[in-house]
Amino acid sequence: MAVDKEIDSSQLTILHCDLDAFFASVEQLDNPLLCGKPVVVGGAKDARGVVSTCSYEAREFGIRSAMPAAQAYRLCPHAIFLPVNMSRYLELSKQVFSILSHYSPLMEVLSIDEAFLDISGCSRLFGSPKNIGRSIKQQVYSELGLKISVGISYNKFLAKLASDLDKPDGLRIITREEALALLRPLPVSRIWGVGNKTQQILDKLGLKTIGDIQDLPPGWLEARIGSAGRLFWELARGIDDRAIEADYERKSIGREETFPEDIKDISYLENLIAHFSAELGYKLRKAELKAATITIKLRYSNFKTITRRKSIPPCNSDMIITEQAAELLHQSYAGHQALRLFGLSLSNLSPAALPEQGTLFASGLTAEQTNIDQLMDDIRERFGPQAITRGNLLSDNKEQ
Ligand code: TTP
Ligand code: MG
Repeated sequence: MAVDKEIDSSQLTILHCDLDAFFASVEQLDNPLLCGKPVVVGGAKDARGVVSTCSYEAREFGIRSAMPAAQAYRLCPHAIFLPVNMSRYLELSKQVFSILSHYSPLMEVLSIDEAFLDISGCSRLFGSPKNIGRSIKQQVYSELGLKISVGISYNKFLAKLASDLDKPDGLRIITREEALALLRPLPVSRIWGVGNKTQQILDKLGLKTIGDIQDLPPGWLEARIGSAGRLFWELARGIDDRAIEADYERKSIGREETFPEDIKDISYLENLIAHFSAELGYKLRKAELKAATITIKLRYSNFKTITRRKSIPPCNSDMIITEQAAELLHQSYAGHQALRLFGLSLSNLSPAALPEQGTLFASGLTAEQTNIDQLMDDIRERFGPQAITRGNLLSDNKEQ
């Protein structure tokens, strides 16, 4: 589109992707004889199952997701009915998300075939928002053979709506300037979160289009249907302040061990910390993440459990995690009471910056320590995760 130059790209920070007719497209990909034909994935045509999804060719006959399979059969007797092959769809879903995550580490997966990306700050690497959308579509199609629709806007609701408006194989932008007018004629069911039930409630209030909601005075809908009313009124006006909740932000990784017999041996715990740190550090580096919070968990023989945590500059070095966790242990445990369990977890995860010399040294890590981590990772890659752990970091050092 020639309008590219006129769009203020700085506001278009949210991108939503959704694969087209996902399960059915995978079936067509795996069996090219099905291409161009009505394919229905879900319950067998003569059984009581429901349709999971169907190809766009089948949609021309009126078949839809969640429709009884028998009804789908009546609508299109010559459609090809296939069972759900979930492991295959999950395999491809993972590959799609892997491609998407290269465009922005701020990715929020919403379902098996859709995700948001926060693309603010990605233009230096990948060009304008529209170019990012184009590249994603091209890469998913050339590497996996699947079509994906992309929507781009200044918030989550409108990006999700945009990806749906141009389906299949869509690439649609909704700018701030056009949002209100674009939303106005759409049915209320297009508002994210308005399902069948809510639609009926809104219908009874005389609200059929998004425009009907736009014209309400503030507080009117909230007074009638509660806090959701406020959200729907805002969405109708193109207001949605919800941030992308990147998957890594919600995650933590950890290891814990219940001892065969209760222990009080601090050097044993130090060794355990070194083993756990090596394992967790490896996981972080594989996922290209760093952790900024370290938590240890102590469960005493009477089952009383305490956790102690500390913040650290984001890191994924075995050595630093070991040292920090050991410090926490020394602050919170003097070896008086027997323990039945010890755990170590890392949270507050964020993407690992590309290793620039400056930041490495600023984080207190020497080049040698970084190289050791990398060397150990290489060995684990070749011989498996159990091949090596730097188990003697603490107790052996003390004996030297
Ligand atoms: P959707 O993205 O909703 O549907 P879709 O990808 O098949 O088609 P579209 O082009 O409109 O995006 O859902 C993704 C997959 O989730 C879909 O392929 C099958 C599954 N699914 C169900 O199993 N049951 C359902 O009711 C829906 C809506 C989806
Ligand atoms: Mg889809």
